[in-house]
Amino acid sequence: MAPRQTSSKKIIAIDKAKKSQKPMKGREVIVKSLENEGCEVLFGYPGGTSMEIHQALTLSKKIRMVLPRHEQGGAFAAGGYARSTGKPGVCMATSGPGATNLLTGIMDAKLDSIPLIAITGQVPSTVMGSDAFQEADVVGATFPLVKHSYLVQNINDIPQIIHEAFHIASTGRPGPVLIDIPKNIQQQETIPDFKVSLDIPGYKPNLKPAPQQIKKAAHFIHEAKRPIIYAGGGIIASGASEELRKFVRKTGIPITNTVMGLGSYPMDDPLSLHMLGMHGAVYANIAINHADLVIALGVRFDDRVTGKLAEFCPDAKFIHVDIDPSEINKNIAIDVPVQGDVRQALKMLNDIVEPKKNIEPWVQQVNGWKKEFPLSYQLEDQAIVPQHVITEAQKMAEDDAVVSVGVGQHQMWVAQFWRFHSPRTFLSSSGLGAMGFGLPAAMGAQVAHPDRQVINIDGDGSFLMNIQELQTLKIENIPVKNIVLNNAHLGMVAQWEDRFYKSLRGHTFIGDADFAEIADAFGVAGETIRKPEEVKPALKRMFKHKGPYVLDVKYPYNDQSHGHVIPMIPSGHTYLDTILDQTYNLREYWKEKGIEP
Ligand SMILES: Cc1ncc(C[n+]2csc(CCOP(=O)(O)OP(=O)(O)O)c2C)c(N)n1
Repeated sequence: MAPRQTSSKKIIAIDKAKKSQKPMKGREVIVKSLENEGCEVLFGYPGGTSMEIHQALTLSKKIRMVLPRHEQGGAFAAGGYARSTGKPGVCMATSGPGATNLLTGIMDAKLDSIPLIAITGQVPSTVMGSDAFQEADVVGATFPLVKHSYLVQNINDIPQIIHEAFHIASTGRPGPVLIDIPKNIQQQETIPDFKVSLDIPGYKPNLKPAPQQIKKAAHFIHEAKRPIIYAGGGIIASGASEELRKFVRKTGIPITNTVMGLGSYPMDDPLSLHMLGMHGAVYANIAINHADLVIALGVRFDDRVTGKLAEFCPDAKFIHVDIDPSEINKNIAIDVPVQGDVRQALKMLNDIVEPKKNIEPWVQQVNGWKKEFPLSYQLEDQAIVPQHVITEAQKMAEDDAVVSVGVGQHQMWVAQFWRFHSPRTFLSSSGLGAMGFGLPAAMGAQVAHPDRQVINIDGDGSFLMNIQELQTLKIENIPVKNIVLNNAHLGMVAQWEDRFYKSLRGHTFIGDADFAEIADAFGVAGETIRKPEEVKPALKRMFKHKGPYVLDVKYPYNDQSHGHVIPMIPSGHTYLDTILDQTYNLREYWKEKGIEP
């Protein structure tokens, strides 16, 4: 950064002001700077090189310190806080193993564009580079995982660095920022100057879309006969849900969401085609592949959405609005690139776009597909069906409940069957797909929203990966409700074994734990159920309970298609290869009916 110019008069004034102040330790400067940025909660696990900061945190009246029971839990909790509020989540760990335990949470925030501040203690700068006890080059290790990182080398830089970190994490395309602080700097004293400025060379994200591109986009929209909106996490990150609703209301164009975009548009609206992609709705995938115009808003053409890229949307032109210029033309050649904030772009579009009068036949066709290929499941007499648990839970849950998930079949069933209608209500490790996310993410969201219902719908494998956070729920009295869909298997991998490896089990049976008993050992209330008729009363008891809760839902892993997440487009294939059930894929189904794709 260029040195700041200070006049001699100003220097005398600053010196005078400094003389009247008391010196502060680095650790206090860190906490005060965090308070100045509006940090209200920090998820931190102490150790030799971060305990100084914990000492200072005990004196803070503004920051709640939540002690996770594993640093990964802390990083995911900070992510859950950020996902549910839009504000940067803050986590902290000691050097070495504490810092490396944060890595998965940092990467998760990077792939899903979540604002996260990760603070790590570092060995004293005097011994850095000597393989000192618990020394890890965390700046180096996280280099490809972060949006930006800092190694603090001077105590007087702390306020400026923390200010910049919050700014970088939460502006432009949000992401994780690491601040590594050697212990000796936390212990030094200075008379701090908390005046900060924002002049970061090379970082000036452009928010304003070019008006001529917006005009061009509007022209393409007016001309299109089979348009579709494909909206993702960018809508939620930029707070564009209202503008998106206006845009859909005004144009009448059908809309489908990515996993990250769920909640950006009400899924019970007739124009919602729900989720698209590998486990998305058949009608969403058919519709986008028959579109003549794809209006891509805050998405990144992820391979789980496109399948075989060369055959994705063969007849479509593309408008792509994204804050990150490197996303545009990355996977797909774009006809109308619009770089800028998607909320501003939609606002500008809403001013000039006209109601579409020529798409009635298209909307009718889309509705036909919606009727023909509904998302559905079969109930069973003897066994609990997980999709049914999800549907029943939503019926009983509060309207503004926040739902988090682990990774696997249960995650996709929640995405398919929970009807989200508000942004920041669905928390899913989507890009990284990190098991162990659900419980700590819910914990972070619940700390942010103490009066709302927060529900973690987890798989047994995923729940086990950060199960220690049950103790945090208990000790901190964080009333997260956990529904563990317990099939004693790593279900999603078993599903792939059934489909592509002749059901040979390659270490995907994990055993049947009793999660209610485990919860009890942590002092958390819980219940185990096995029979279909137990589902509703057990859910009722869970929602009535005031504190944290674990509902262990045992159901058999089922290797028939009704036990699989269906529909499914096998990786690298097109929508025509969608597995519809045990017998058919879409290509065969249409062939039999004499329908040309
Ligand atoms: C940390 C991590 N390790 C491995 C995987 C690979 N993986 C994806 S889904 C899955 C199975 C998840 O099992 P469970 O949580 O029980 O959920 P289910 O699929 O049974 O609903 C695995 C092992 C992963 N996504 N994350």
